[in-house]
Amino acid sequence: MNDLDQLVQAAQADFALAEAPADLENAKARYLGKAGRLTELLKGLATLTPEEKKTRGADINGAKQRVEAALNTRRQALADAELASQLKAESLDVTLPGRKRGVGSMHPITRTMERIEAIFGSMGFDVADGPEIETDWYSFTALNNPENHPARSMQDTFYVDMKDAEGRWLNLRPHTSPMQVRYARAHAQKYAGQAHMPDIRVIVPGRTYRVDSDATHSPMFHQVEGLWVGENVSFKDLKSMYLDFIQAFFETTDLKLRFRPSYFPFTEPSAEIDIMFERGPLTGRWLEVSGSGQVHPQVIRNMGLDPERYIGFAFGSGIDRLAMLRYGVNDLRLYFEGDLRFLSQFK
Ligand code: 2U9
Repeated sequence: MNDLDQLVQAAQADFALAEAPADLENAKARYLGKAGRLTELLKGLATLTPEEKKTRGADINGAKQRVEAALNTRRQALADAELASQLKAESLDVTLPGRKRGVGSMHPITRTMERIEAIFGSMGFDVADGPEIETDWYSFTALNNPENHPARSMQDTFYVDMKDAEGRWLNLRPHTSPMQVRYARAHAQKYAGQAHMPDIRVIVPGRTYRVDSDATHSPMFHQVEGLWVGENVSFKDLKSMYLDFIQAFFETTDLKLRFRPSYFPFTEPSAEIDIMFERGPLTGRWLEVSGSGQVHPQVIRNMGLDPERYIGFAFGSGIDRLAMLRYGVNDLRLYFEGDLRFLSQFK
């Protein structure tokens, strides 16, 4: 093996040892660079005769081509290895399912509220909504609450650090009754002076606020109150209407309903409404679902109507409580904690 063969072998061995492109470039410089071994040999041609130059020059160029070929082979090998490692690192299993984008669902309280609105809508009730920050008059006085009534106290009601036109503190409405009064006053005004006023038939579902918090009470909760006032609306209308509602809501006629005498400043007589399921997990015990009563004459007056001519009833139910009964939820706080493990059951 002559000196050129040894040089080519040395270069091949050198290139094979290069683990990265930078190492390979350094090895290339040792042979093909300005100070490389092959470049030195080519410089040595100057001392030869023309005849010797021809032969030696051809041999050196042959060796140079073999070194360049080895260099390119190693370059390609390193590039392939780099690509292989990248592909391995970024390997994507295209058979994996796509990343799902979570699909939301309606909150159980919203579903319950819409269900209640649909049932009362089918019975000809209007659905109204109103301000959650209320004046003292609409929250308490218009509803025949005496000035010293405990419901007005800050132990029961949240107050806002602002006053209304009468200089009374604004409050977070403790029930949706104020909107019933607003609705009735607007209705009475609209038909004032006309021979006949269409009955007031309205429900007001919405957020209400009370100073209370435990497994069955939340400072913010949801109520639906109903009002039916006309020239001839009596307790029998309340009972038949509420029985129709509650049977549709729980999708069963296998339940009993009873009125239990009670007291509210805004209704007289007043009654709690209880139901008892004839079958199912809740059978056997009376469950309070609503308060109700014949609208107090003073409240009829506060609506701008004559209590000698107009009579009617009202009721108020906790939407969260109805949802708890319907879905079998035993802690009200679950509705408001945003835990998807709980909420995703209502998809
Ligand atoms: C007007 C006149 C009367 C609404 C009524 C109740 C009885 C009642 C509670 C039950 C559970 C609220 O969600 S709860 O805590 N409500 O017991 N509400 S009668 O009476 C009215 C409303 C508006 C103008």
